[in-house]
Amino acid sequence: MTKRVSATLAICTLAGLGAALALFLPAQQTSTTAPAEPVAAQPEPAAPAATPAAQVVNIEGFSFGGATVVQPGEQITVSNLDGASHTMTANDGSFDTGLIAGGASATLTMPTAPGTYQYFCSLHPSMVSTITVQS
Ligand SMILES: [Cu+2]
Repeated sequence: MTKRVSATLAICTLAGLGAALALFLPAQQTSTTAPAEPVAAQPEPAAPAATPAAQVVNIEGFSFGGATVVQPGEQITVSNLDGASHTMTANDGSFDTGLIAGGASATLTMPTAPGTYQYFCSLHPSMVSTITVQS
């Protein structure tokens, strides 16, 4: 009985020692390798998503092109590449560039409410497209 207890104790002590060694050794290893490693080895990811260029809706050949998905409240550029004037006007009135002369561009603030917005040119109502607001 006592032998068995002491044997169990011995095993426990050994296991405890092993655990202590296992804890101690890796700690010692990291502390010795750490100074050898240059601190500058962690390059900061150079802000890829920091400031994306403004999205652009192009109007060319009496047709809308370019950006179709924008962030809520995002400011986009509407570029009129035609000679004729155009507008980018939401069917529900939530945005409107007003007249954009040929070769000119306008800044337009998108709605904050997510959804797909139909828009048209108020001068040429057959010019229609959609833009989706989503975060
Ligand atoms: Cu037009």
